[in-house]
Amino acid sequence: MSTISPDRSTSEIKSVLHEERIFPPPEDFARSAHIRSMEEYERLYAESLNSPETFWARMAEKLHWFTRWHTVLEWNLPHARWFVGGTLNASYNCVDRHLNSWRRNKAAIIWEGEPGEVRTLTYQQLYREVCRFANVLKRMGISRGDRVAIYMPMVPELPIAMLACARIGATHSVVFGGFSAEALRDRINDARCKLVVTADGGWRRGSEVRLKAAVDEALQQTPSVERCIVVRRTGSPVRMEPGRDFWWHELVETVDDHCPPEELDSEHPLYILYTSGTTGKPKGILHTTGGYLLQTALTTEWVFDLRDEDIYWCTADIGWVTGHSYVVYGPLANGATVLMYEGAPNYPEPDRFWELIERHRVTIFYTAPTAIRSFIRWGEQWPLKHDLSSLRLLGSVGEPINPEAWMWYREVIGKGRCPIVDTWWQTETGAIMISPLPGATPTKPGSATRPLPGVEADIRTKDGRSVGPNEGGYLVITRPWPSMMRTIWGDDERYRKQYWSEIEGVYFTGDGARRDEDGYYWVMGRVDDVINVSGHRLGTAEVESALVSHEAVAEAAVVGRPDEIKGSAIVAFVTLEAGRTPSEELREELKRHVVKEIGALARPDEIRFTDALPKTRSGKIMRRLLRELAASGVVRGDTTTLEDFSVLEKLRMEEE
Ligand code: 6R9
Repeated sequence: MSTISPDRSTSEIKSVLHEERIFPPPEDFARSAHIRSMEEYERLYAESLNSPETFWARMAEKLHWFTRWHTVLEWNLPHARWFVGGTLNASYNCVDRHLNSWRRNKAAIIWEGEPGEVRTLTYQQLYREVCRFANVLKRMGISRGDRVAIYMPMVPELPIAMLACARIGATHSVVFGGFSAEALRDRINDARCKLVVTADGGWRRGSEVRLKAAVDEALQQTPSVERCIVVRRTGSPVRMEPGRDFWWHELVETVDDHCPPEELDSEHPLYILYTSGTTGKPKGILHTTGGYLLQTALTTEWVFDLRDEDIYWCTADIGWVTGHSYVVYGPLANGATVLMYEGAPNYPEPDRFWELIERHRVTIFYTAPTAIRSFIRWGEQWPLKHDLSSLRLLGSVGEPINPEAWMWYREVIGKGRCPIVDTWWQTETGAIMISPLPGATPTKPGSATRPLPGVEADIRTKDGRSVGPNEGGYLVITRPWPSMMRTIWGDDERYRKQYWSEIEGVYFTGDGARRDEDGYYWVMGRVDDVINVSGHRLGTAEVESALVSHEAVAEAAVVGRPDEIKGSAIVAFVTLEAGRTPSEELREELKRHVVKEIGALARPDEIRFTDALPKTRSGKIMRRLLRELAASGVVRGDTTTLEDFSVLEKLRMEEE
């Protein structure tokens, strides 16, 4: 099956954006950044493509290896092995390595809970916590290669649990705390996790998210899970099943403070992270140790121009890849001070983020366009109330940032002083691929600019032709890179098909883009049936499966509608089983049903009942027509393959 909808073609991938503004890198960055000029970038870039082995071998010196690799890359399309023969440990690189310098007493994590409490862990303290929890895991029977599910709020125990897994060679699978019990269950079963780490709950906008209750529900149908460890966070009562459930704080009291790191193969599986694709079943993206750690560490240093004095804040939840790579592994491998915040940006007031920046003197701030659009809507009086003069660099990730939001970010938050790095990458790429370098790259609002050293990108047509400047096409990566995903857990065939077969011989990103006359990339968004809701990927098929699993629903088609704040809103067209009649109650019930099946992030913004869905003669739902209908209420596109024209007529009338 093709992952591109049959009713979309490259000719549709057009950008209407014409952006003329250019902002040179600020002088202080150009003086002292890690990469200081376009000449230096071009030199590095050319070297990285001309002699990749020499380039990556030199870069790999950044990490601590127990045994040096003998071969930089073994590439057997679509399978890569990086730093073959090398052994290392990610937890050692993120923690132990900083203990034999002054950084031992440097803050690794400054955490603030939503209710306002603050905890700081120095690298020394982080070491102790990671070692203790690693010993707990061992005692619970977890060893090298076992999978551990982590379903937690944004509390320090979350990165501690991840690093403890990495320390003993267990593969973690973090499931975002906003996912439902059903979604958690499916992910646990897909990876056959032996243990779950969770918390009683977490705080979000003043209410408790009851995680342990969801775990209890999930664990009724997860035969592989033997034990569950629970962090006490909110203190609210939870059910503890004797023999299965244990309190974190009790277990860590009984173990040693030291735990030697396992010497792991460079290709040892570090983690699985589930992401949405074009089918209803989320894909377990597998990342391994050496290449992933190297490229996340390197890009953190380059893109954020990280320095020892920085207070670095990436606002992403660790349940998403941005949190894995740029809250945990990248910054900690660099010995950075990471700020971590548990709750919502508008609690108790819409200035919580600005208050955090002021109180902790944050210097680097990395967030998502959807958040920026919310800040704009809430009004600039909120950031203006605070002293944001500590900021020196701003980042954006998750979806295309519109030039208006970019300019607001630059002027209102950055006061025209701070460079903006718009970073394009994916769960699958592991690390940032296309981004400005703040001391080198002149930026254009809305463009992620140029590929980083080591990354070879292109814009191609479906048949593999490289297109000219400003022509739309598919964004592809044309050679392997160290932090690339290695496979889809348990489904290598799908890996080959979805990523390496759409366009012969290259990595297919699923994004449409164009490249301008300066070689700058303008990413327009997904070309497949994946929608980007508030910077989070959702497969339309996942939402459809959830809807169809409700007894009243016969068929469902889900599309995205452009939305000012969320990027895309979710619109579902639903046909009902015979005998069921549309009603407001049913509409609400279906929304609740989707939330129960997937989580609140998938709640449809709109449900439209209809008698039939527009289909091609071969029976495929014509989502393109539904997208047009959802967006503008009219259909202008080609309808010649439509099987029954009256369906469209009816849909249009139902609209009015
Ligand atoms: C890191 C992350 C990946 C998809 C990606 C693209 C969109 C991410 C972007 C961007 C334009 C940017 N995306 N960053 N689009 N400009 N700077 O978000 O991973 O959740 O896997 O989503 O997000 O469509 O394909 P993930």
